[in-house]
Amino acid sequence: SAMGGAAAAAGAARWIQRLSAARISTEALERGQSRVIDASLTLIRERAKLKVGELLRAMGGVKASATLLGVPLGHNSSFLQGPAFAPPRIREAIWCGSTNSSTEEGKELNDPRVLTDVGDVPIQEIRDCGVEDDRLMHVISESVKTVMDEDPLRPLVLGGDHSISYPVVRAVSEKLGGPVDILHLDAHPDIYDCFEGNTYSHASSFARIMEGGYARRLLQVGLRSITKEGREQGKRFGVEQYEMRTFSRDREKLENLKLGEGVKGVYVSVDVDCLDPAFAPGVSHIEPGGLSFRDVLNILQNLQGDVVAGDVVEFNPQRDTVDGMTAMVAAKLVRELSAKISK
Ligand SMILES: [Mn+2]
Repeated sequence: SAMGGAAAAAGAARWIQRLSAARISTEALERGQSRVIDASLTLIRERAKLKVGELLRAMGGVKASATLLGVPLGHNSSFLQGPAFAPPRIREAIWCGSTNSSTEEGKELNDPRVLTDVGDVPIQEIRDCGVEDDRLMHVISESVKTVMDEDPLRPLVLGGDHSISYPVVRAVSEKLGGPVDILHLDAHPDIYDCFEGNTYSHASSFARIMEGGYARRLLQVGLRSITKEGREQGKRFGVEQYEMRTFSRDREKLENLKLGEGVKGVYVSVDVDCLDPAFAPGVSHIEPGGLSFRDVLNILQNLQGDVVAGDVVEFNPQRDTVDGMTAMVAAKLVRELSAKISK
């Protein structure tokens, strides 16, 4: 089905109303939802096993390999829902042929030791069965853990809006058995206690992550749309907030970060709107005064630390240029993060 986020949600609501009118029992409904969820997890699990069992073990000598997991979820956005459509556009741009398959430092993306793909969590199909967010977030966490079951695969998650970082980081931390350090590149701190009544909002994911104890350090870089509450919540959780207005002063430090020692590793979360809209217009929240693409690459390429997982979120194809410039930007972020993760 080509149903999008908002349409699917409305469709699901009508469908569930019809079921209750027909007096279908809650138990029967939940059993059906469980079967759909099990089938979804099975496809991810089998693809992960195939890539590792048949490909990586046969090749040998690989300690860590990035694997794409798409999470096409957009309904926790406060403004536009387009990020639900991002994962296929990012994949298309990675392999579009206008550039070669080498990363900047010379790793080959078509080598499965560098990058594989286990597909998408079928978010819209699961929501279409009336599954609510509490359970949906657990499905996302389970999908991430399913990938991590297959060592040496490390999840590189394609959003989706930023709400997905909470269930992803939760899964990574639970699976590894302790907190990680998080490098979070974003125009916004996404740390509201609750936004417009939604605790799962894309503007609240890092409040949930910090409350859960999933991160020791949280470094936020690229901030330039931050409210009083954003700063207060940052202090409350001990977040290291680097704002764009002082970036020239902080640059040397941020381009030479060393993270993850004494914890389970480093998680990198890249909101595409950390970039200045001149570089990446295809985002829901256009916020001038951001990082250049090379600033972001300098920070990522020079980062010292064991990157155990990451995400690239908030690319909104519905706001991209006609030639898909932001898709290429998101794709290059994914390519360079793959190089960073794989070893
Ligand atoms: Mn943002």
